[in-house]
Amino acid sequence: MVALARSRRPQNAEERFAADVIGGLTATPKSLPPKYFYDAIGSELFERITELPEYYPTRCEMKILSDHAGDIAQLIPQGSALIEFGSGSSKKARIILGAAASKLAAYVPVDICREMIEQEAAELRPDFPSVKVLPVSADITQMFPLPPEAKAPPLRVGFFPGSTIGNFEPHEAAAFLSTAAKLLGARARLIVGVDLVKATDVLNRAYNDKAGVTAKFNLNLLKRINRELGGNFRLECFEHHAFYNCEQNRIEMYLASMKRQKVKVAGETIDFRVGETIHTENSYKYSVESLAALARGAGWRPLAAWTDARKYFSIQVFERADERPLRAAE
Ligand code: AVJ
Repeated sequence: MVALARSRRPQNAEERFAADVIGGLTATPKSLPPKYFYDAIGSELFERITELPEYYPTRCEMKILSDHAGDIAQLIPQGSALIEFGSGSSKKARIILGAAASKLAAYVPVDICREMIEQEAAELRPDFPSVKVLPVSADITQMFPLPPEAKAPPLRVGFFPGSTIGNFEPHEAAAFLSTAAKLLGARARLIVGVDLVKATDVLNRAYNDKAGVTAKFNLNLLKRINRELGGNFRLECFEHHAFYNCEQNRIEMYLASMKRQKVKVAGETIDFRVGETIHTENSYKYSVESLAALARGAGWRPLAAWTDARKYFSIQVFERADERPLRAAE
């Protein structure tokens, strides 16, 4: 089935994965989409990353959310549905639910990892009995339908934490913000968590942890390809590389081939030169202003923004700019 990867349009998740992998590995330079990191093992490894001493984003974001939970709750209109894009473990949504449960009719965690969200939904329900928890398993980079019960409340609030927006190219981030504006509807609000530009050494350490968990997370992509697409990558022949590119404001992550080798994937043979890399992730860093500019261009108006004491991370709240403020000569 996967051998059809190149011959026609992919029909389901497995064929799309095969087509994306073959497309990426036969391109020059080679690349793989970072969304495929998150199988069950990858999602667990990412949870471990969030606990590493070097990986500051999650702790900073949790601190900002806790410190400003009351402020955030005030910006959530009564009876809203909270839609979280790329929810993972839902532990950030718990902070918002804790402060705004009485205002929220529904919570809709959307994630590519089905095992993860079903499990988390089951754990959330008893803690927030008044909120309907409606998990959706979808790829947030594609348009997806909201459950009818999430469309019933008068208003929707999007939640896009974790600096997941940093995985998109800036033009893709703008497209995502436009799609979110459409999906969430009139007068929607959007809460975005985004990692900020900072000293290069802090960034480099966050993606090159001493315990090697980030390397394991990166290499797990090859393990997943081996298992799901009949690949024969030898993990010991590839190496994790990550560094901050300060011209492009992004962390770049690669898997480098340590020798000349051939690898089979989904019936295709892929050649690697010594040192040849697979680009597996970009993680863009923004300023409060640069993200606000991107959001403005996508139909959102900034309402509030908070950072931690070191200004490492930010939480920014926007409102859909459908009712334009009155202007003098129009
Ligand atoms: C989940 C995309 C925010 O870019 O920091 C962590 C993923 N990659 N370590 C990030 C990641 C390597 C993470 N995001």
